[in-house]
Amino acid sequence: MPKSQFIDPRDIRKPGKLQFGTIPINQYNKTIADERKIYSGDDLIRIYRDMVIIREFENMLNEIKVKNEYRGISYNHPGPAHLSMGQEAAAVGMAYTLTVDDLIFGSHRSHGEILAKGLSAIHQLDDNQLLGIMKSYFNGKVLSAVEKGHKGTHKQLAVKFLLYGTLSEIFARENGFNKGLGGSMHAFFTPFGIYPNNAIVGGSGDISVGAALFKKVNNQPGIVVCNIGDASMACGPVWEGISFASMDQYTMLWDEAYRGGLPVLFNCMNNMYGMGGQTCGETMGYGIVARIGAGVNSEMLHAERIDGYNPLAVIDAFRRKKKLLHDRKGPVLLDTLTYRFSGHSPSDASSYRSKEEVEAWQQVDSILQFGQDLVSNNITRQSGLEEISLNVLAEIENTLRLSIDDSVSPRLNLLSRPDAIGEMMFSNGSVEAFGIGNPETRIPLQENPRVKAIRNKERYYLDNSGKPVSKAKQFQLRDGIFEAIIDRFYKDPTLVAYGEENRDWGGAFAVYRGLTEALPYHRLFNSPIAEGAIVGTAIGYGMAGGRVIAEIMYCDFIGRCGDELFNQLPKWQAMSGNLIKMPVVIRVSIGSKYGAQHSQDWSSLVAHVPGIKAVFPATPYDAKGLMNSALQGTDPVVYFESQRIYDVGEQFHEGGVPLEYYEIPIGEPDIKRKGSDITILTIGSTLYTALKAADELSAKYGLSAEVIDARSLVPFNYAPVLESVKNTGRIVLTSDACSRGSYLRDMASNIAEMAFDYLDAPPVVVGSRNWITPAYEMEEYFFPQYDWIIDAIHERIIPLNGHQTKTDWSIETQLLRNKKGV
Ligand SMILES: Cc1ncc(C[n+]2csc(CCOP(=O)(O)OP(=O)(O)O)c2C)c(N)n1
Ligand SMILES: [Mg+2]
Repeated sequence: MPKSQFIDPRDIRKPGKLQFGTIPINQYNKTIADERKIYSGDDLIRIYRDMVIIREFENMLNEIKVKNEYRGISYNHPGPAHLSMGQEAAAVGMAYTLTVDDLIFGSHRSHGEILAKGLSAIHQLDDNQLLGIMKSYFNGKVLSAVEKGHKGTHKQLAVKFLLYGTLSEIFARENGFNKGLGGSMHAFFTPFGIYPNNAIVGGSGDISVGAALFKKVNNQPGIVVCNIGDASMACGPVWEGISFASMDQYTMLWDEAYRGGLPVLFNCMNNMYGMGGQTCGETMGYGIVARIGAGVNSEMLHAERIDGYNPLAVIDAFRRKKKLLHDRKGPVLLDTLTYRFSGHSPSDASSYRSKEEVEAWQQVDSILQFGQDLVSNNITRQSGLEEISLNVLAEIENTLRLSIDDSVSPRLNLLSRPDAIGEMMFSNGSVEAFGIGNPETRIPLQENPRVKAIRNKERYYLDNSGKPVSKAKQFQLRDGIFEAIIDRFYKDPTLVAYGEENRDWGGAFAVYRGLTEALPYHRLFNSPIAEGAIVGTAIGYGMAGGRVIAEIMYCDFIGRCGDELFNQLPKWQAMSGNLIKMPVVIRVSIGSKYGAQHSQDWSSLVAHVPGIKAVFPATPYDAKGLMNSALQGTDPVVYFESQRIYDVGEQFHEGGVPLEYYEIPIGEPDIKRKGSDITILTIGSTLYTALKAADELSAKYGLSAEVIDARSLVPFNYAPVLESVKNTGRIVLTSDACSRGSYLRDMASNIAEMAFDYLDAPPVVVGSRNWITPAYEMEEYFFPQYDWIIDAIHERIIPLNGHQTKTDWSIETQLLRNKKGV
C-alpha cells in the first residue's frame, strides 16, 4: 500500500474496454536448411542423440517395469517410473539453450528433463569443470562407480555419470544423485542446474518462483524454468506462483537497480492429459494453455504455444524468451505441445484414449522425423543414426548393469546405520550470512526510528525500585522478535522478508514496524494473499541459496499452505541426500478473539511432520534468542507467536533482555519457576496461565509447582523435564491447542514411558476443548484457564484439601466426550 500510488476515482471509474493482444500459436516455420547458420552439423546430431538417449533410458525403464527384464538383464523395480516417451523433443529443446546457471524445476514425469538438462550442461562445461563436479559430488563416490575401465573422453565419462546417478537414484541406491532418498519423482542434481522435481502435481509452481526471486534479489546470473504439466495448470501452487511472479511492484516500486520482472519461465509440457483426464475438452476450460497468460498481466506473460514435437521450434522459443527474461520482462508462459506414447505409468491400460490417437502421434514421432530431416539434409546418413542408437543401447545397458549391481550400487545400509536417514533430516548448520558484501539497507541501524524508540524502553518488567513498568515503556515480546530480525538484515545480504501487509503496515501485529524505513523493497515486501506461494517461494529462495523469513498472518491460514508446509519445506534437505540447506523461517502468529477461523493453535500439526523445527517462545528474552538461532541456522523453522502476549515484558531473565546478540539453542526447555511438588510443562502463552495456577497452588494448598516452558516443540530435550519429574513425581502439560491429538499428548506419553518409575500419577494434559473456538466473550470456556489446571491436578493427580472443582475432569465425562468426538 504505497502512498505514492494515488488511486484516483476519476480515472478508475471511466468507462472503457479491456482488450487483449494476440497469443502466437505454432508460428515457427523454419526448416533445418534455414537454420544451418546457427546450428553446426554436430549441434544437430547432438540434439538427435540426446533425444535417443532419453527414449532408450525410458524404454529400458518401461521394459523393467512391465517385463522385469531389459536385453536379457532381469530386475524388479517396485517403485514409480512415470515415463515421458514421446516428449523428448520438448525436453531437449527446453534444455538446449540453458546454462548451468539456469535452473530447472520439474514434476513426477521429469526423467527426460533431467537427462536433457544434464546433457546440455555436459556439452557446455569444460573437462576441468566436469571433473571438478564429478570428483566433489559425494566425495567422488558416484564417479568411482563409472570411471572404472572408462576409456573415452571426459565428456563421455560425464554422460555415464549422469545416466548412472539418475538411474541409481530411481532404483533407490546410495550412489544415486540424492543417495536414493529422492527417487524417480524427486531426483535432481544441482551442479548441472537441475533442481527438485516434485511428486506433488504443480508443486514446483511456487517453489521455482522463489528460486527466481533469489536470482533477482541477489543479482545472480541465469533464469529459472518451471516445467509443469497441462493438468497442473489447475493447481493452487501454480496459480499462486504465477500471481507472485507477476506482481506489479517488481516494475513499479522496486528500486531502479532491481526493477523488472522475475526471471521465471513457466513451461507447460502440454501432453494434453493428466493421468487419464483430458485437459482440453474435459477437465479444463482454457482450450489452449497459453490463453491463461492473457488474464495474468498486461504483457499476457508473453505467452505462446509452440510445437514441442519439433526440437528446433522449442529451442527457438527458449532463445527468444530467455532474452525477454534477461531484459527483465518476465515472467513468461510457454505452452509446449507434446504427447506421451507411454502410459501415465507402465501399468496404465490407456483406457482413456484410443489406439488410433496414440498411433497418429507415433507416426509423427519427433525422433523419427528429426532423424529423417538430418538424413535428407545430408547432415548424417541413416547408418550414422543407427550408430548413435547402437552406442546409446550399449550405454543404457551398461548403466543398468552397474546400478543394479549390489556390490557397486548398494542401498543406504539402514541395518548398520539405523539413523542414517535421521541424520539427514536437518543440516544443523550455523551460518551468519549466506552472501558476501554489504547488506543493502536504507539507513544505518542506529538511525532507525523503532531501534531508537526501543533504546528508551525498559528491558525488564520492573524498574530499579521494583515497580512494574508501564506497557508502553516495556521492551515487549514483539520487540524481541524485531531486534533479532533487524540485526540479521544488517548481517546477511541475502535475507528477505515478506508476507501479507509486511511493508508500510508493519505486519498485522506491529512486529515489523520500523523495517520499512530500514529496507529497500526487494528485501521487504508485501506478497499477494497467497499463503501457498508465500511458503513455496520461501522454499525455492532457501534452496537456491538465500535466507528468508516468510510470514503467515494467522495460524489458521496454514491450511492454505498445507502442501508447502508439510510436503515441501520439511522434505528437501533429506530428499537431496542432505546437500541442500533450507534456511527458511516461517513466522506464524496464533490468534485469539477472532473466533473459529482465527484463533487456532495448530502447532501440533507442524510438530507432527518430520523435518521442521518448531519453536514457540513466550517471553521477550526467549523470542529474541530463539529468533537469533533460527536466523543463524540452516534448517526450516516454524516460529510460532501468540497474539495474546506480543506486549508482555521480560519477567524471568535477570537484568532484562540483553541488547547484544545471543542465541537460545532450539530444543531446550527452560525452568521458569523452581518447585518441588508438581511440574507444569507449558507451550506458548499458557506459561502465564500456569504461573497463575502455581501461585494459587502455593497460596491455597501449599504445593510448590515447578513451571517449565517448553520453548521448542521440535527438537525437544526431555532431560530437564524428566529431571524435574523425578523430583516432583507429578506433571501437568498445558497449551492452547485442542487437546485431542495435541503435541502435549505426545510429550505426555514420552514422559510416561521415560519416567514411569518416578511418577505418582499419569501425566495429565490440559488443552483447549475439541470445539470450534467461540467468540472472545466465551473463550474462557474453551482455552485452558488457571483453575482448569488446578481442577485437573485435584481430580487426576493429587486431591487438594478443600478444593471445589469448577470443571469436570471425571473419567466418565472424558469417556463420554470421546464417544461423541468432542
Ligand atoms: C497433488 C496431486 N494430485 C494428484 C496426483 C496424482 N497424479 C499424478 S500425475 C497426475 C496427472 C498430472 O498431469 P499433468 O500435470 O498434465 O502432468 P503429466 O502427468 O501429463 O506429465 C496426477 C493426477 C499427484 N501426484 N499430486
Ligand atoms: Mg499432462
